[in-house]
Amino acid sequence: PIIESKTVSVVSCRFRGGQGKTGVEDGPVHLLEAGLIDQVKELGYEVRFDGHQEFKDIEEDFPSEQDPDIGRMRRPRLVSKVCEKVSQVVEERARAGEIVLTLGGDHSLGMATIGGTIEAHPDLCVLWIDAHADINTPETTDLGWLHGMPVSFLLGLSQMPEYAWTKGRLHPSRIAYIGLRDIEAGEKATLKKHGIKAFSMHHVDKFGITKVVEMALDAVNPGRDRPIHLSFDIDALDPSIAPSTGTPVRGGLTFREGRYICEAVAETGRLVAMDMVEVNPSLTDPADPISAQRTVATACALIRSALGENLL
Ligand code: 5AB
Ligand code: MN
Ligand code: MN
Ligand code: MN
Repeated sequence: PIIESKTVSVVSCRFRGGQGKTGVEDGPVHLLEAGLIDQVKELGYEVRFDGHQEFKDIEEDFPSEQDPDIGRMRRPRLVSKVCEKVSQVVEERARAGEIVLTLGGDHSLGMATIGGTIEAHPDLCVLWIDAHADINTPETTDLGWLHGMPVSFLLGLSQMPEYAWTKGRLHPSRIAYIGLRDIEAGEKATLKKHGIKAFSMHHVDKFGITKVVEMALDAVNPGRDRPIHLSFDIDALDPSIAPSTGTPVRGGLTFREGRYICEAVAETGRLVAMDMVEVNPSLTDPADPISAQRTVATACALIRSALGENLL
């Protein structure tokens, strides 16, 4: 088999508290309505989906007035509590040997999904596909939203009592980026300081996507034997292909480049978890009535690729 596990566990997280725009919580609903579960079954997998994750109690416990900023961080307690819950769900399913497919929701969830997966697979490596590095710390963040900070918590660079559950277990040598093109100065310094492998769109243009994926895997997974977590922010793709997202940046990956990354991961046979985040169907271009549909269809195609579609 291309991938060892035959069960894909869908963890739907209708969560938007890590950023400021309404609608990203509807991403999972649209992916499911587009037929994602049947598409995954069509590839030969069992699918486990027992409804959307419930965050109502947490949202009631931490309305904005009970969740004041910590330094610059916005909605810090809400994000922490939701992510702690999601990480437990992801860990449990990863321990059961299932491929965990988390649908977001915003990318603050990355601290939950990777934090959970690494408990089950300690030798985990991560490919983070994004226009952004999401490695701000509470000190370096400008806007204060947690969807720009999950990697700093995963690496243990950000620590505070409200986030005591985060273990910072991911070693900087075990994460590589592809698709970057909007990185802040503080983030750049952090990447440098920790020697983190990061392939920007410049590198994609220079070397081609085949070589870039090979170099990224060589860095984090030289023997191709480590389990892989693929964290895919839809804004890695060019806005012409995936326009419905909260922080689009021009000059992104093409549809094929995006799918190639996923196919190359599938080819290793080591995918254990994938995130598909930042799909916001409410952000549509009035001049382009099918922008949301195109974004959702693209997200589904990326997921199918990572699960082995098009590999013969
Ligand atoms: B996304 C920015 N670096 O920290 C920040 O979409 C953007 O999960 C973050 O990649 C983008 O706010 C977060 C300016
Ligand atoms: Mn992004
Ligand atoms: Mn992101
Ligand atoms: Mn974004």
